Amino acid sequence: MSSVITEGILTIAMVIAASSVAVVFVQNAYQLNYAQSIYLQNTKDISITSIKIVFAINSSDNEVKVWIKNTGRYVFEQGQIKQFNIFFGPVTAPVPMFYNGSFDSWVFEIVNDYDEDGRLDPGETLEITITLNYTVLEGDYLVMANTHNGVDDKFFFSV
Ligand SMILES: [Ca+2]
Repeated sequence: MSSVITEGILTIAMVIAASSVAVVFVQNAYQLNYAQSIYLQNTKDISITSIKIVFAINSSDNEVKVWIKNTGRYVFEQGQIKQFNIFFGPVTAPVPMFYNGSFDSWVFEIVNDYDEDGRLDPGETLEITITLNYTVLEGDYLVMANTHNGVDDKFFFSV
């Protein structure tokens, strides 16, 4: 009789242990599936993201204008455009510009927002105005733009 009870207790313990393992397995499988779907979404976003710096010019002594075309299929929200990294400076020493600061900073405008939705759709162009705390002297300059998801382009110009 007591061995039947012992067997019963052991069986219950085994079932509980197996259930615990199953729960952990399901949780891990769920987390793996979640990580995979995030990875696939990121990969898809990057694969459809493309930008081209079409032109850059010094528009005044301490101001540079840069035009960036959305050449991919990704639609940029304004918040994502603010997350762009913009670098500018002499070819040998470009430095990061900061969004919406006082100097060595940049602001943007979507200059041909054809569908007027405030987003940078495929084919639309972004105009970036960089304000510097120095005068742009004669020389060779480099502008680099890097999107919020890490896609970049460079443009060289001379003053
Ligand atoms: Ca638009």
